[in-house]
Amino acid sequence: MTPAPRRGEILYRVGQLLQERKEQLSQLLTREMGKVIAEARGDVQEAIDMAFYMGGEGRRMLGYTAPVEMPNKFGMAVREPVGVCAIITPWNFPLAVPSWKIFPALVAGNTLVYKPSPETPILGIEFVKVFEDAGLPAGVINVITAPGIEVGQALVRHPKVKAISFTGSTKTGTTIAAEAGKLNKKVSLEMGGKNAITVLDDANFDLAVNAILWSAFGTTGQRCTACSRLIVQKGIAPKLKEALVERTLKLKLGDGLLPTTDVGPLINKVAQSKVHDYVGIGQKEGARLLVGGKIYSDYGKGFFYEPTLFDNVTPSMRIAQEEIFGPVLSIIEVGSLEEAVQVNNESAYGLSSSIFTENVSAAFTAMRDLASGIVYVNHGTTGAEIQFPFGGVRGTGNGHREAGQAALEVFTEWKSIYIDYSGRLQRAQIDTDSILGSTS
Ligand code: UN1
Repeated sequence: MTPAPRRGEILYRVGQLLQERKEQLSQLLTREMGKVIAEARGDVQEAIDMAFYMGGEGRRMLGYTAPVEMPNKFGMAVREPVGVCAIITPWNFPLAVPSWKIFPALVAGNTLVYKPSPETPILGIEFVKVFEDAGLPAGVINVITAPGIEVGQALVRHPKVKAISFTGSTKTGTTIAAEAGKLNKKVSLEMGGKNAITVLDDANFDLAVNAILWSAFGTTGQRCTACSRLIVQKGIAPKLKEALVERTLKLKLGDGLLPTTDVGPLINKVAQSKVHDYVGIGQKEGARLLVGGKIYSDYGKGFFYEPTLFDNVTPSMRIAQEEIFGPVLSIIEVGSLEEAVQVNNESAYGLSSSIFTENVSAAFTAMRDLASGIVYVNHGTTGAEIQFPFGGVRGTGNGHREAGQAALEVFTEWKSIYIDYSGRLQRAQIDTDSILGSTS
């Protein structure tokens, strides 16, 4: 098997090629899935960062030794590859998310079958070409583009596939987990969020406004980390709502390739209808539409939707509980930090939470009490960096994390090795000298 440092070097070359092709891949990314060009570049950049980070694991991949109980005995734990991995990814981050899975899988010594989203097959293939050009031996990475669930199901069920890493909908993720559970396979799931930003009365106002708009309407709200609930303390609420409405109305929808565009289209017609249905649901539930709420057709083509703000939202409304995956922000007013934390945590998901406050006690309380895999202070809910674990609690995941050191967990098995060089039988946990009834 190719030694891990050599595997890491291939990932460095992948990183370099991605850098060289960054603009070309970014343009393709915008054309294939619609996010604005600055964000497409960010998507590619995240894959570049991950390539170099995981390339470094080729010379790290830390196991450990620990003291053992007996003299002249040595113990260590090392990581080994699991075998063939199935990588199933969504369209919203067609390079970043696959890179979180593919790079650790490869540096750990696995081979893999990669199934990109049927919405972004071209990027899937272009990504795999980068590995080929970087000198990855044939057969180590394999790509299948296909619609529907059949291919995914075949991958999950195949006896040679030992681990599955999936990002996508809760419905598909839990189906995969059930199948994989029956077959005793490792499975890592990332299934979205209903992320909230809390703004306390003492927050840095302009910073909070900018962060809310970016987190809620960046990527047209189509991030697992997007902010779809704004929990605002009553004192600052009127001013904040006014500023958000004013700024939302100024957002420019259109072609993501134009640098002047703020918000691109949704991925497809189904997504557009889903967002519009939720707007209807919100209105029926008694929320007040402050701005947006309509399909945007001025551009002529593309599945655009007006960035939308609701207020008078209560925590139990469907628009405050269900993942909409579009540019819809629900504003919930609260009296205190305690209430904000409670509203934040009463969600089926638990990916990313954020708080804006200048008060250090409130910030530390929030860091401790906000129950999600990621917490931000004075920063929106999006923009996780690849050197830290990414994932969430409750319905967001199944206990695994991507990126950071944690990424290696699903793609490796631990092997504990004991070497006894005493030349005599030493028995762990046994406190008598007799061996199987006789005396030694
Ligand atoms: C996703 O939406 O699935 O933290 C990934 C962020 C990005 C990744 C989002 N770095 O918003």
